[in-house]
Order: sequence, then structure tokens, then C-alpha cells
Amino acid sequence: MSAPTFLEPWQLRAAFARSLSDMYGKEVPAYTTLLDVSHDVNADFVTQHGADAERLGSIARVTAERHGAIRVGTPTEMAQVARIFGAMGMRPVGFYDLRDASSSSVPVISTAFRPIERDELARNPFRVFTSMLVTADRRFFTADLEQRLESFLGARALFGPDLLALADRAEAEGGLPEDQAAEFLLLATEAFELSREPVDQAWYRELEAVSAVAADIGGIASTHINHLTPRVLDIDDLYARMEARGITMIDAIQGPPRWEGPDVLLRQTSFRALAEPRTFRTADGEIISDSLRVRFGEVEARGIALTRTGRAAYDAAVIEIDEAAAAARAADPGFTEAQRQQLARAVWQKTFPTTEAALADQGLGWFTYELAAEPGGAPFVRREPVVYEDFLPRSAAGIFQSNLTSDGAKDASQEGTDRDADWMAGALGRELNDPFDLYADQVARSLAGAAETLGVDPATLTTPNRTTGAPR
Ligand code: OOG
Ligand code: NI
Repeated sequence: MSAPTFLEPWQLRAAFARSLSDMYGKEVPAYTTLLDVSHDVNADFVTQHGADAERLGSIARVTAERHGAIRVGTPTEMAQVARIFGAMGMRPVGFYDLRDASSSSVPVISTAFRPIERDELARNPFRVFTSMLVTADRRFFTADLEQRLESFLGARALFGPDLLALADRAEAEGGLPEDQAAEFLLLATEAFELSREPVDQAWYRELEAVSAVAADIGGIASTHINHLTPRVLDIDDLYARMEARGITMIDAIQGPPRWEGPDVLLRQTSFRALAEPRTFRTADGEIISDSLRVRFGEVEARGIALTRTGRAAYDAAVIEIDEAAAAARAADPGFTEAQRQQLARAVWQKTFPTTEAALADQGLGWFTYELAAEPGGAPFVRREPVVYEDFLPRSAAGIFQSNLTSDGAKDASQEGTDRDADWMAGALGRELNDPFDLYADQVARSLAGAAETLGVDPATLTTPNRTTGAPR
């Protein structure tokens, strides 16, 4: 197949995901190991489970699927990121406040850029979790540090004018001709490479004492992708295989426990950032070699998206598990991660049903309604799970924390600065999509489509146990 002469947003997105993955693989060898192991896990899972393995995404989609994470400093930088990803058909979805979700010092709020239409997700679901500093938050930054940080951030340019101009053109014109597309992809990939510039040692260390995340964002004049995450169909298998290869993973898989019922939301795990050589400029102007741990590896398994009711049940279950684990740990200091998982499974068993049908009937999970027909038979409606396309604040905080070089310092006696989804939309200069609305819309459209073809009322399709058009 010859290369297209005009690249549409989804083609730019797919090409960018590949380009970033190639760059990351060259620079972070453990990432390549993770990709190899992920491929093996997915191939074995498909062999064992046949067509069922693809219930939550075709193997082609899952194999290409990645999410990345970046961190920026200011609303201006956030709005520029929105333009670059906008060129690739990626829209901001969801608001995450990690300041309170973390016990250590993580002074950021976040959103995720991703495709929002179903066919766009099927073409390439690349997403980027994007965080920005809240420099005004006095629990982390004094007025003096805020002011110096703001002037440092105000003086830097993460993205050059050529990259931004190409991004704007792509968004306005629905893509780019191939030569401009190549330039855009090159500049965009470069913008997320690790800088080789010497790091101002005193400045970096001052910020690091407050928060390793603040130093990573505001201690240097560029940004970088800090992980790129492949998707696997069996994360417990992946975890075991990575450990068998001698790569130390974090203690736990974040998110729901492994259990006998349907997988929901997102399960993630990671390996710790490796020390990478970097040069520093000392206070007397000397250049020295040292290292920083800022790029790590993560892998994830995606499950069924939950409705607001389902999500509330999830959030309550997480709190219940935490409290029970804390009590068990207080009673027995030898309480293990395996015991915590056992406890989590017990909470899960009383919170969630063990079948997809019950998850749908109890209004806990999202399902679309697809027309199908057996050869020669009448058409019927089949219920299909909607895959969760977003992130979890609690897991994200866990991912941040597992990679901090120190806990930093947080002055809990100070008042936090209010930030919410509206504030984020203002910073982005764009509409911020609500993930629940997107799932609801996808379901409503599938229902309307199926009902129209069958010539029935959509409400009859969601009622369980009907003979005509009954979901299976
Ligand atoms: C982002 C951490 C969040 C996830 O998968 O939850 C994240 C970061 O470390 O910048 O990527
Ligand atoms: Ni991640």
C-alpha cells in the first residue's frame, strides 16, 4: 500500500503513536522488553480464548493501543498541548485532581486527550494523560517559590511556532498533506524527547525538596513523555512474566482485583523509572554527570466502562478495601499484599455481579446494542460491553507515587487552591468532555440505530428477558 498523500487526523494520530513508540523504544530499553512480553501475553490469550478474547477490542486495536503521559507547567502550555493533540483528533476528556488523591506531594491536576467517537477509537485509541502544576497551591509552594516558578515557566517555550502552526492548520483543514504531515510528526515527537541540556542543579533540587513531580515539570526547560503504556489482555500473566525476567514491578496491580466476574474499568501496574545519565550545572557553573529517574514503564488491562452508579459502587468498594486493609495492617504488621488482594476480592464479590448480563441489568456497566443475525435466521439484538477509555484518579496517584524519588513536603495546614473541570476547560480554551456523557451517548446511539432497523421502540431493547429482539 502506498503512503497516503493527505493524512487525516486519525492517520496523524496513529503515525504519532508509532513514532513516539519508536523513539521511546530506542531510549528506554525496558520499554521494548515490556512490548515483547505484552505481545506474548496477548498472543497466548487469544490462542486460549478464541473470539471471546476480542470482546473488549479487536486484537489489531489492542496491539497498537498505547497511552502516554506528559506533564506541563502552565495554562498556556496546556492550551498548546490541546492544539497539538487536536490536530490528531484527540479531545480533552475528564478532570482529575491528584493533589488530594495522593498521600505524597503531587501538586497537579490533569485531563486526558483521546478520540471520543466510536469509529475514531476503533481506528486508533491513542490517549495521553496530561497533567499541569498548580503553582498557586500554598500547601506545596510558598508565594516566593510560586513567583520564581512562574517566571521560569513563563520564559520557556515547550513547543516551537512551526509545530503549533502545523497543528492549527491540521485542525482547521482536517489533516495535512504528506510533506507537512511528516514535518509535524517529526517536530511533535522531538517535543516529547528527553532533553540533553544540562539541568540547573540548585533549582532542580530546591523544587525536588517540595515535590519530585514539581522538579520534573518546572526544573527543566522542556517536557518529555514519562511513560508509554501498552495494553494487555491478562495483566496478572504479564506481571508474573516480567518478574520472571528479573524486572522488578511495583508491589501491586492498581485498580480492581483479579476475580471471577467481568473485568471493569482499568487495572494497571508499572516498573520503576530507571536511573538515566544526565548532566547538571552546579552553582559555580561546573558541568557534572549524575542521573535522574524520570521515565518508567507501565502496562494496563481495560475492562467494561461503568455507569455513574457503577462508578459510585467502585469508589465505595475502594474505600472499604482501604479501611479494612489499614485495620488488618494495624492488627498484624506482617499483613501481605496477597492478603490485601484476598480482602479486595471479598469486597468485590459483594459489590459486583459475576456476569455481564447482571452488570447491564443492574445498570452498573455500559453496553451497546448491536444487530446480529445467525445465517438464515431473523435479526436479533446482541449486547456488547463498552470498553473503559479513561483513567482512574486513585490509580494515577499510585503511578505517580511509585515513581517519586522522595515524598516531598506538603503543608496540610494551608488552604488548597480550588480547581475544577470548568477551570480546566478555561485553561484549555476548549470544551472539556465528561466521560460519562460520552459513554451514555454511545449507548443511546447504538440503541436508536438498532431500534430503527427493527422498527421497535428503543426502550424494549434494554428490557431483559424479552423474546423479540432480546439482548443475549
Ligand atoms: C501520569 C500518571 C497517570 C495513568 O495511567 O494513570 C497515568 C504521570 O505520571 O504523569 O498515566
Ligand atoms: Ni499511565
